[in-house]
Amino acid sequence: MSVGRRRGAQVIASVMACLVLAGCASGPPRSPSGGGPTGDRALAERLADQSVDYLADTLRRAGFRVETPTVAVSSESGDEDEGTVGSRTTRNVIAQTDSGRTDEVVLSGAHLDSVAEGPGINDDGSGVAANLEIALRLGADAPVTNAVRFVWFGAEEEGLVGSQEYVQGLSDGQRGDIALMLNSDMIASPNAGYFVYDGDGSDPGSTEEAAAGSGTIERLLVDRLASLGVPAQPTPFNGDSDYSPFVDAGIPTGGVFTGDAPSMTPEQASLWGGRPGVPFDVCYHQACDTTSNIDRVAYERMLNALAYGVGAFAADLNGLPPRAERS
Ligand code: DTR
Ligand code: ZN
Ligand code: ZN
Repeated sequence: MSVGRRRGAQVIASVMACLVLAGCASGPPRSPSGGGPTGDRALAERLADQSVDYLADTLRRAGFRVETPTVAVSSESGDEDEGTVGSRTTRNVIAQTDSGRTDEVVLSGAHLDSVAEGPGINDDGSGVAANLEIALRLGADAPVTNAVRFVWFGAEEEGLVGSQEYVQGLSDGQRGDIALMLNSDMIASPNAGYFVYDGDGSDPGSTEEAAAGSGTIERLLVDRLASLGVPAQPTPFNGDSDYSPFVDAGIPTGGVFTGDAPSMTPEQASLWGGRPGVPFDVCYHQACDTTSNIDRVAYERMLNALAYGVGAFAADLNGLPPRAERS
């Protein structure tokens, strides 16, 4: 195993251990204050806070300036008997290189929350780890042409809350400064498919029309996977992940995905060497989405493609619409 591989494994292991074991934040666990959430909800909020703090500390130690803006999440309260509507908050984590043009930003995103049913290691600990690994390898002062912004969104599972708030909170000018968005949501499914988001609109399942330039992102990621010996298939833009607010905002968008609950077809199994008739992720949104629910080969391939995408677009827009052509 190379040093790079070993370090990659350490990063994914530490993020995942952090997410699963809640052992990543310093200091004693905080107990809920009077009138605050209790039981499972309090624990979930503490875990979420610790994940945010772990990411922010790790990125700050690597030299990044980090923001963790608070986002309001409205939801049914735990008090189901009364059927009241409660609200809570989550935090996005945002870190950007000090280097590169800040009006041609490459944004790489993943979601930091999981469903309540399980620890969410494939969904989306895998994307969280990939985003962190790429940030740490790139570094805060990387010699890039275009700045790279890494974002970990909160409350994706509750309706893309963190990403929607993030995009809505940008001014027109700030939105125009984002040259593209790359999304990593589920990139280590145990019966992995190799999907690249449908930037060119060729997939009949796409219900959202991706901005001009998204086809360029798709091609670059497909070509990179092909260079690793992996034939990719398109996956539609259909509002299912944090890419959606970016697509809606007309920002070129792309990313990779290894599949969730649907089963792999026999054709896909012979293409990728998986198990036909078995879900891509048999533990999708379940308690068994643990550190055992990871295909490390798939993770490394998808991480490779994403890292290549970030690096390529940070070096050169590769034909994506330049700032002057974006509103
Ligand atoms: N909504 C995601 C899972 C998901 C479903 N379809 C796609 C397509 C592309 C990325 C992710 C997904 C979740 O449960 O977080
Ligand atoms: Zn999910
Ligand atoms: Zn997800």
